[in-house]
Amino acid sequence: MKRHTTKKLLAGLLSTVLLGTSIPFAAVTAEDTATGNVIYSTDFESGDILFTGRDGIGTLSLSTAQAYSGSSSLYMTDRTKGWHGPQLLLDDICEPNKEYTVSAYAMTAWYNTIKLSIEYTDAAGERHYDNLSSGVSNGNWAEFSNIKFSFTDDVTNVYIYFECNDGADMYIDDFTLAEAPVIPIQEDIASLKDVYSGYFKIGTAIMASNLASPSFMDLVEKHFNESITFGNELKPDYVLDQAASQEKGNDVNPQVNFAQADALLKYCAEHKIPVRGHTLVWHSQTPDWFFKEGFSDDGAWVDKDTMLQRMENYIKNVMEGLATQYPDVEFYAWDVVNEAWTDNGTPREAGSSKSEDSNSSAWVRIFGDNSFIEPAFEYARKYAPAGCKLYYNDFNEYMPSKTTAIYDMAMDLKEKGLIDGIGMQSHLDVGFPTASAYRKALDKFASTGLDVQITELDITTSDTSETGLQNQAQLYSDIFDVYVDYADSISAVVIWGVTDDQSWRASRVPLLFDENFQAKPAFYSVIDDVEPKVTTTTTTGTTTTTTETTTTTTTDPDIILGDVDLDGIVRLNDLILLQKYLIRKETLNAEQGKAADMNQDDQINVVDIILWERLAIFTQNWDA
Ligand code: 9MR
Repeated sequence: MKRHTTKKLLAGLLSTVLLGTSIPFAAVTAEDTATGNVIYSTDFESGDILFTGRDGIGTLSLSTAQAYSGSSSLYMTDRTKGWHGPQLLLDDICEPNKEYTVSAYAMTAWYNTIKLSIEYTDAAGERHYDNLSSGVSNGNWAEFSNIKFSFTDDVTNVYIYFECNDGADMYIDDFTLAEAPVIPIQEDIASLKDVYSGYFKIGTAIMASNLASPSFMDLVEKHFNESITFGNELKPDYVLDQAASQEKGNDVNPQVNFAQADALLKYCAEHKIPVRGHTLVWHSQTPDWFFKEGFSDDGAWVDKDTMLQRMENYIKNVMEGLATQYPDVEFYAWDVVNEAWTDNGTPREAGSSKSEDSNSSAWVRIFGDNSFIEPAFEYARKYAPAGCKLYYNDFNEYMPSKTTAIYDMAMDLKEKGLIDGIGMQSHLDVGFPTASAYRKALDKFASTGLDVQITELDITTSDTSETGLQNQAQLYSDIFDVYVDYADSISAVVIWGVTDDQSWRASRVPLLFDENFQAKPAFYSVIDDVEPKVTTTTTTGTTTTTTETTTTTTTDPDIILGDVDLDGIVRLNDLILLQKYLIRKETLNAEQGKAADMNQDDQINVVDIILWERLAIFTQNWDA
């Protein structure tokens, strides 16, 4: 069980150790966060303007009417649409697969949201636009500070650009493009997945752009490499190929390609990380043409029979395409249907996936209700690789009517042998829901006898002060307590991202690591007080027994783990010796080192102190 009884004592121990050593929990200094090598910088005081208007539209000049620094800035006028704006071509300035930052100030005279985005053209000639950050201006300068981006080597015409809601004139000043500084991750903190080893897998969601950040990927490997979900790259709008569908889809066979998921798929194959497929049937991020005659943007909506054929072929093409093109990637789970129920426990409104009515569903438009869910699971069952578990996935799953709707649907699908589990997305906020409301929903889902996965956990806080981050840490800790209580029903806990700045809810810092790759209070609260559990498999004759125990031995049978002074008893003296070693007041010989290395990772650090505490308490071996 995750327990809290030792928290005060641990805090004391940690501060003792921290005062004496700089090994763990090193704070990131201002120098670390500083801009890396500058590639291009301009204060728009004079000289050539390298920016151009997007698609050749708009007029650019240097203006003294406004300036963030000096006496002039870049001025763009003659905009008539939101997407018109100043752009800078990066192809000859930046290298692919490398991380950069951009900083700048932008202003409009009246209230406007200014967006900083990146555009690129893929190998098939399709243009893509990814928003990187946004700021609000109302006659003042909106700041864009060290916004990260990268692009892969299979794209061209890469532009960084600014845009804003209407045809307003726009000013830009103090623009700097730099290589992202490489800040090492903390090697001396416990690994999240190791702390929960024996309870459930720990995973995360990553996007292709994250692959260019070595520190980001180091965090993935250290803490989360038991399950990876792709943030976007396996969603229908990334996978569906409209041109190929029109050309050879015969109106019922949607064509797919995995170009945008390719880099992530190769990463997971190479690092042998199991993948949660996300997602097959969803009202969102699924283009309307998928539901229209001729796979055409302006075709009529197709009938139910056609859509059933399209659904089957889509699922078949995705499953078979992945299996043949990426045979080394293990898809251990798929979200077959995503977000089909409203918070009131009813199907969504019939509609379209277009952003103006993004809550409505083209699936419901064609089927009239949620009767598309069952065939989706039937087809997924038919084509999924052996051993791959199938999930229904949703958010706000703790809203009572929604809990009931999901429960009823899951029980029905379970009876038919079509579903393996329920995915609780778990996009939470410090203000809502409480851990006990959340526990209720988990309890109900666990009572189905199906597996439960926590698929997209993040917890936002609008208060980013120290107190706000402590409150966030508390809810994270409470929620993980619930997971530990239900560990028998939960096979994986997936956090929706790694560092705050890369989150879909970046401004409300919802994750366990900050933008400098450093662990936040939430991280420490989650690893604190977890009783270590190991699963051992013993084979006697033909019988295999799997047991879960707390860990008490080292790899060397003569050494008692925690008995740092090697006197045969684990007691407070051992902890004191371990502390003194860390503040460099004592030395340890090789055998003592083995006994002190509580997590057997060949390093002695503050994590071993935490584990020593747990061992002493949980094995009642405390002989003070
Ligand atoms: O994290 C994803 C973000 O990058 C996309 O912009 C967004 C668009 O819908 O989707 C996010 O992921 C969603 C997930 O697929 C389903 N549950 C809600 C997630 C957050 O919106």
